[in-house]
Amino acid sequence: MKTYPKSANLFERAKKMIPGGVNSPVRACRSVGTDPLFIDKALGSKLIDADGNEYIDYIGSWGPMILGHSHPSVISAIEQVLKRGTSFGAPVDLEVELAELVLEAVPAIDKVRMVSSGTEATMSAIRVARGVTGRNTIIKFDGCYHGHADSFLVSAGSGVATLGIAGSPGVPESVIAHTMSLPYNDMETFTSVMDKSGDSIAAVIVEAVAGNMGLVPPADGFLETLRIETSKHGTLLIFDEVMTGFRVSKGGAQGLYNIDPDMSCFGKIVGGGLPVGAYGGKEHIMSQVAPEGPIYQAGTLSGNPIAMAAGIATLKEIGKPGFYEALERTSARLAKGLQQAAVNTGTKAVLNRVGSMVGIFLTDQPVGSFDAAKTSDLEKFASYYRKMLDRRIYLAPSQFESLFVSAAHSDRDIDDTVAAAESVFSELSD
Ligand code: KE4
Repeated sequence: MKTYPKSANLFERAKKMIPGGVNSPVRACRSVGTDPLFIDKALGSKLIDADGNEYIDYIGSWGPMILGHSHPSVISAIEQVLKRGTSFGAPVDLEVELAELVLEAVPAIDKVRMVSSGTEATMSAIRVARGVTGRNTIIKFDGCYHGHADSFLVSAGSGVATLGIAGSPGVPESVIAHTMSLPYNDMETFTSVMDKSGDSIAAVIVEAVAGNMGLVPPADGFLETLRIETSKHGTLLIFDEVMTGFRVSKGGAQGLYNIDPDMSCFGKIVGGGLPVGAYGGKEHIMSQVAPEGPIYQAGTLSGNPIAMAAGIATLKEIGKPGFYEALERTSARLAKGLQQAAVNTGTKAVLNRVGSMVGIFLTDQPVGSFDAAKTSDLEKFASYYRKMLDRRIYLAPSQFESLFVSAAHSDRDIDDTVAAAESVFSELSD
């Protein structure tokens, strides 16, 4: 097992002052039995840790780095704005420009509000939906993660699933009483719940492509069913596109599957790696948001000029001809190569992919739900993670996360990753 002395020293210091030594739980790598590496810098598809080791990065800051790290357009956009200052607490031209780029990419949105994280976006969208409908209950789906607002911490995916916490201490029962969590891709259960209670449901919020239980695509007809049933009952359909937005297509999952949600939430890519979230929707809904309407939501650093500049530069790059076609080709090569590596070594592994989001489950059954995802061999996944890290492949430290391919990943990166996986799988199968 390789050693990482500088990361180890930093981690010891961090643990004295920061809970678990990290500023977000999943980064602690607890479910894969290692200590986290501290990253010194990143360029393109590579990360370099505090000890100078270089890795091929498939986390991409958990989604934002679709261009690859330190893209010249993003860096120069940030440098240009820095000359003007860092934060004004007042409207700035860059907010208008990013809003225009979001509305152009996502036709279902008439108006958008910038915030500073995906959690702020989804939390605000739920409040708006409750305010507009006058209803309290929301529906989410098992294995989907929508950030850490109280209403969502019910059998969530991502860190909560990895930590095995169904909900979390500190979340009042009175709040959770208004959240129903149903099986993802289970159209029958959803339809029967809507038949019974639809008229009292404020909103259904969904990851149209689930990326927080590992990668689970929507079953045929699932998203259409959500749209039909919510329309029937005056329930708002909210697409949480924090991960899928500008990722699975320029128009996100709603563009890929041609669904017209009432509201959409964004994060990650929309800020190009800086703290930006956004929520938007139809005019009659968003006009209810303060100060235009009565539903309150605010933020000191919302629309921060530097963050806006990074988002604008990123959305301009992904808007260039051929961007997604090239990303699709690289992502398909990775998924195909990993699948072949599993076959060559007799490893039980299921590969799911939507665009440049890839999920590998160490199980022998199709994975179309959170329950199916949980049949994966978590112990084996932890070994796979550690051995891939030893081979300088930097994966998400949890079975319940997705891999992200960027425009910076080269054919050589993919070939090296597949070769590493085949070598790890054969070691694990011995
Ligand atoms: P943030 O508050 O972390 O910016 O966004 C919350 C969020 C909302 N919706 C979806 C679909 C998300 O995937 C996320 C955050 N994703 C996780 C990774 N699975 C962030 C990583 C972390 O928690 O450190």
